[in-house]
Amino acid sequence: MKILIAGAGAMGSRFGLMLHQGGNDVMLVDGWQEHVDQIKEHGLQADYNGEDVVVDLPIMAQSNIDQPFAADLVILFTKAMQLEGMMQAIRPLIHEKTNILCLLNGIGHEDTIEKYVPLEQIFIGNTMWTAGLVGPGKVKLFGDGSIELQNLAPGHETNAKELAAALSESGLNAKYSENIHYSIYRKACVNGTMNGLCTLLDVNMHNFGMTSPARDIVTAIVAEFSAVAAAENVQLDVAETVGYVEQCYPTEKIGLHYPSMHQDLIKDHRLTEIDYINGAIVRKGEKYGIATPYCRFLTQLIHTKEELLDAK
Ligand code: NAD
Ligand code: AOT
Repeated sequence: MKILIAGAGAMGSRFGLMLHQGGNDVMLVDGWQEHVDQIKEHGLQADYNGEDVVVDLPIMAQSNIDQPFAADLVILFTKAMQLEGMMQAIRPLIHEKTNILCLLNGIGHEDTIEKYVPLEQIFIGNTMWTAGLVGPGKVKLFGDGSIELQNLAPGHETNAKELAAALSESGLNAKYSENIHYSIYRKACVNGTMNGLCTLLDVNMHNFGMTSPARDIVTAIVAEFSAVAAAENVQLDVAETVGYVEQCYPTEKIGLHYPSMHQDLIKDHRLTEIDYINGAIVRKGEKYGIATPYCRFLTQLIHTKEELLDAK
């Protein structure tokens, strides 16, 4: 399959590497020129489960889409605020049979994608894989993960199942979801708790989870997500979802992972996706008349930290 990875940072590099190793024809597109130059010159360098791996993957700069590549599948892996720009840039590579898969964290990205591609070609989902960028051209990848995805347009279930099967052939462990909006909200609860809190407290998920107030804080935030989700006919069980978040704590699972927001803000002084996670819950709460004080405070604190660190 010809697969375009649109946004080849930490996660895009992981997926590019695994899909290439699985025998697919992979092309990367990225907006960070230094990263693009490094990959062009030295290949993608990865610490892959403790082993040094170099993969020679073709890459185009987002500002200079200069090679023809008729993608069967586009996997979107920008940060949320970069999605619109990426959709505009890759337009020439999308044809009427190109499937578009969005696995970004956060809620409501389909509204952006629908502006560029018919609903029938769009698949949305979420992933429990993780990845870290060490520097331009270099990633660190460890642990296991999974993907859940579903078609947006009714009647395209078979395509979604085939897409999941094709990704699984490269070891990505993808499953078709009957209710992807539930899965997305449930994963958003992981990001809505772990990302902002671990960033502000400068800890990994294990260290946060071992503190005595952790359960109360997580429960309060999940309750806000659950109330907003219910207004959109998505039923989240608060206790079950808190348990799901807490599965992130053990070090033998992914407890040692620093959420991507921590990588962005604390390590690299970059702006965060908070407005697409907790901020999205605040906006939806306003729309539905639901109070979301924890999400509002967390969003404000992250924006405060962004300003203090002069994040760009
Ligand atoms: P990323 O920040 O690594 O990459 C996104 C884009 O930002 C890429 O184009 C990358 O080149 C660019 N970029 C990264 N560092 C930069 C720097 N220092 N200067 C300039 N540009 C830079 O993003 P990601 O972690 O791959 O996340 C992509 C999506 O997947 C997000 O929605 C994220 O929330 C989600 N996600 C991430 C993880 C994870 O473990 N990283 C896990 C699950 C989901
Ligand atoms: C994560 N991390 O989604 C992934 O870092 O943004 C992130 C992220 C899988 C399970 C738990 C956390």
